[in-house]
Amino acid sequence: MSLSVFSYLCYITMELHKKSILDSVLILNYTFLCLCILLGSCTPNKTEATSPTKQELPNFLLILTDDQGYGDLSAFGAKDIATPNIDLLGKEGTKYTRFYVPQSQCTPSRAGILTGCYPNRVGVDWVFLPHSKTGLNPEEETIADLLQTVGYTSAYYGKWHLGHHPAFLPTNQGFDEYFGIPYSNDMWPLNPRKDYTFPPLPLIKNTTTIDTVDEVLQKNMTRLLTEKTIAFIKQHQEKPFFAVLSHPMPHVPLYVSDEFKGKSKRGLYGDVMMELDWSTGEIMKTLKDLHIDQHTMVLFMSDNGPWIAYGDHGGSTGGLKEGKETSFEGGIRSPLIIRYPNKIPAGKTIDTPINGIDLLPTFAHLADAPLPSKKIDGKNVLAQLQGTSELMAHEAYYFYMNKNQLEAVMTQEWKLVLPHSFNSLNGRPGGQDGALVPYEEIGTDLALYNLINDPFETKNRIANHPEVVQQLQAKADSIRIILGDKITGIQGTEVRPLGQYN
Ligand SMILES: [Ca+2]
Repeated sequence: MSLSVFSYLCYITMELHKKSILDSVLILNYTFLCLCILLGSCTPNKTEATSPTKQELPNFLLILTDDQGYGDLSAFGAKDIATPNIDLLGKEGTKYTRFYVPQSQCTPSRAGILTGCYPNRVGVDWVFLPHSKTGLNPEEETIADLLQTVGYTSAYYGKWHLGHHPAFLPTNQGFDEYFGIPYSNDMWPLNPRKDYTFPPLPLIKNTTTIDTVDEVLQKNMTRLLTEKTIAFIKQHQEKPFFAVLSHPMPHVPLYVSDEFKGKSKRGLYGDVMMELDWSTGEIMKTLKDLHIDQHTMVLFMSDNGPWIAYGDHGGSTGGLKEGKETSFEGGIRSPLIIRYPNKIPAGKTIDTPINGIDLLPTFAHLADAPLPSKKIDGKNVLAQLQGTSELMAHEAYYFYMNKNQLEAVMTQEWKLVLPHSFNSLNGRPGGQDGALVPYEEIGTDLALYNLINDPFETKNRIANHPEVVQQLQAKADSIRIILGDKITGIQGTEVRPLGQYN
């Protein structure tokens, strides 16, 4: 190859003496082009070594924590828990201050995220228990189902909680692999509550129970799931993938490996958060070492707010009102960080409201995948995620709880809280060291909060803005017709059936 290049250069040199200046320039240009081609062909596998050209479709990696509060990351203001790896994710990506979960408890929230629907549209309005014979209907199309049609490989590691019978497990809902626990880590014989008894907690691989979770396994769970996720990433680095790392932590009972015990200034809860931060760092290191971080969209978020009845073993809402299992901000608002270089801005904070139901249509857009054939509620919010639009993509978001109670209607500025009863500590402190303080059922009247000026929901503005109350009540009436409402006794016309195990 080099000999032919040399011969050609000699020929060019001789020709240059004969030709005009213009011709010489043309020949030199041609020579430069030939040299580029020749040199390029001498460099083996150049295109393979440049990672962004390996694939055009993005990988999606969703890191989901369980019952983590809005105020439990240093990136979101925690002073007593250091989460440097998650903070770095925020610096390399964008932090979203108004990310809302589809509902403020595990099962409905996850159903909403994976189907792009309000959970009650797909029949999910409460948490599944070990004796439940129900699950997310396999006829619903999950994010994994849609991505599978355009060639993705998907895996789910950790807590599932969308039905533990084989027909409902991840490998029957679009995922190629599953390893984890089928429901919450407190649904086991050591649960301190007296009103429930639970069978042994299974560890499941695909659809087979391979072990029973004991205290040693609880302690090692964060590490084990991190290792599984990293192995999957390495194995599938060359082709587009969707991975969910669904940590059972920091849901009670809290367990942490010995390495992180006593590390934080916020007791065991903080230690658990620091191990989750370590896990995130290991995942990011893997993506960067493999040079696939540039085309991987990484999301970090919680499924709902903290279980404040557990006091120091529950998380912090960072001052937001109430917690898990309520439709106040402490229950439904979660930190969200997204890192996706060149697509999502770095080092930005965005305050536009978005919801977990919007992830499916946004992922589908990015992967050029089809939307589900059945009606969904979520919208593509890429413009909101990128900050090119500061307007909420929806006219309103709707918050249901407690087996289909419509509890709140929210626009970008306002939140109308409809009269309803909910579980509250009612000013009492939560439990200590893993003990639960029982909630009281209390009520709220109609209330209008301005979430821009009053995110802590302290000043009821119904007397000042009757026109806003009227507008939001009209929206509530509209959603009741299609998704129903237990409080007013309305059956929704568009609610689809839950999966039933026979
Ligand atoms: Ca949860």
